Amino acid sequence: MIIIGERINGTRKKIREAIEKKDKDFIKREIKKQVDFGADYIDLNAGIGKGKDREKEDIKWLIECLYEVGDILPSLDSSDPEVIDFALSLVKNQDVMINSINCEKEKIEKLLPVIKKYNEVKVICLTMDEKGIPSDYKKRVEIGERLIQILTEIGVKKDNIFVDCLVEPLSVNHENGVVFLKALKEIKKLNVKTTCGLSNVSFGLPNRKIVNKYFLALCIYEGLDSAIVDPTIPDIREAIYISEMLTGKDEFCMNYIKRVKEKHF
Ligand code: THG
Repeated sequence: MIIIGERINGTRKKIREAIEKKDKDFIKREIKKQVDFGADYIDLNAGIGKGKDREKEDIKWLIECLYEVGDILPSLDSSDPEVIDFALSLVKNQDVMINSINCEKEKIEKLLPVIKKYNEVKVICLTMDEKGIPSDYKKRVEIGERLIQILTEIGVKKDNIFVDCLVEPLSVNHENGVVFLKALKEIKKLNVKTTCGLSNVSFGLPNRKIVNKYFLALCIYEGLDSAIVDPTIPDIREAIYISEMLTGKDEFCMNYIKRVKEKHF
C-alpha cells in the first residue's frame, strides 16, 4: 500500500500555527516522523484561509522544508489549480502526486494543461462534480470513469491515476462507509489505482482511531492501493500490514514479520 502522510495540513491547528510562525524545525520533525514510519509521499496542504498568494508562498516554504529533510516525494494538496501549477514548478522530480482534480468543468479546464506539462505526474481524482459528491455509489463510479477517460486521452497512464471515491462521515449517514466500499469495488475493475482520505469516516464519533483501523482493513480487502493517513499512529500501521498479509499481498509474511521485529506496532 502506498502511504501518503496526512499530517502537514493547514487545517490542523498546530500546522497552521507553524506555517504562520515559519517554524521550520516543527514542520521538518512532522515530515521526518511520517517518513520514519513508512510514508511514501507527504501530503502538503498549505491552505490556512488567507488567499491564493499566501497559499503559494506557504506551499513553496513547505516544499523547502520537505527537501531539507531529504529526497522525499510530495503530494501537492490544493483545491486551487494555480497553486498546484506553481508548486509543480518547484518539485525536484516527476514522481509527485497532484491532490486533486475532480469533474468540475472549470477545474478540468485549468488543470489539464498543467498535467500535460508533467507527463509522469500521479493524479488523485475525486469522484465529485459541480453538484457535489453523489450519494449513489454508481454515480461516483460514472464520474470516476469520465475522469479516467479525460486523463488517459491526454496521455496519463492508468497506473498514475488514483481514484478517490470520497470517504464521508458515518455520523452524518450510517451508509457512508458502505457507499465508499461499493464504489471502490467497481473502480478497481477499471485497472486504475485507488486512494482515499481515511479518517473522515470516523468524524464526530468516539474512539476514532479504532474505527479508522477497522475501516482501513475493509478497504484493503477491497483492494485499496493507497491512503492518506497518519502513519505515526500504531493502529494504522497494524491495519495496513496485517490486512495486506491476510489478503495475500505479503509473500511468506515477510513484511509483517519484519515490521513486528522492528516494533512497528
Ligand atoms: N481525499 C483527498 N485528499 C484529502 C482528503 C480526502 N486531503 C485532506 C483530507 N481529506 C485528508 N487529510 C487529513 C489531514 C489531517 C486530518 C484529517 C485528514 C486531521 N484531522 C483532525 C481531526 O479530524 O480531528 C484535525 C484536528 C487537528 O489536528 O487540529 O488530523 O478525503 N484526496
